[in-house]
Amino acid sequence: MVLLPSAQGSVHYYDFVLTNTNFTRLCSTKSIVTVNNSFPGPALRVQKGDTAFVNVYNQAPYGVTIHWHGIKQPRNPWSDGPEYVTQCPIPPGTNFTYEVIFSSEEGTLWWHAHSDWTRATVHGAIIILPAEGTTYPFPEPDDEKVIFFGIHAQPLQLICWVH
Ligand SMILES: [Cu+2]
Repeated sequence: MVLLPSAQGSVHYYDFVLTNTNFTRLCSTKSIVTVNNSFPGPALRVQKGDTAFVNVYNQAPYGVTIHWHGIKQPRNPWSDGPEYVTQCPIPPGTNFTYEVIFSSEEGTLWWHAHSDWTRATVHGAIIILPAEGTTYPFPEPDDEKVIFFGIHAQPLQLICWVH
């Protein structure tokens, strides 16, 4: 099989700023690591065949990496993100830019920290729309909602089509 790079994909740029943030849930306030003060973190919204450059500024007090869960990234392992497998953790006070290549994926996936327990709060959705000029194999939905089910440190997410 020959994989050809998309000639039409768009390029997206995201800034992820990791900080400790005070969050209150169920009458209890805790300091957790968030991305852009958001929990869950910001969603990537791209089309099949696009590329996203995500600049991660680590202003949290822990070394961290970000993994793009389910994105194959052919010939681009250095942006896969598993800590101590394809890169060292991004030290506090520094930044690292990931080049995330969307090749054959379509639908909803997620990104998450790949460093110890930081993944419990550092995660967000990746929404991959069909390539330009193509559609999903079902009628166009009326609305979309991203829902995270936080199960220990392995949340799941899906998009609901509301009719
Ligand atoms: Cu994962």
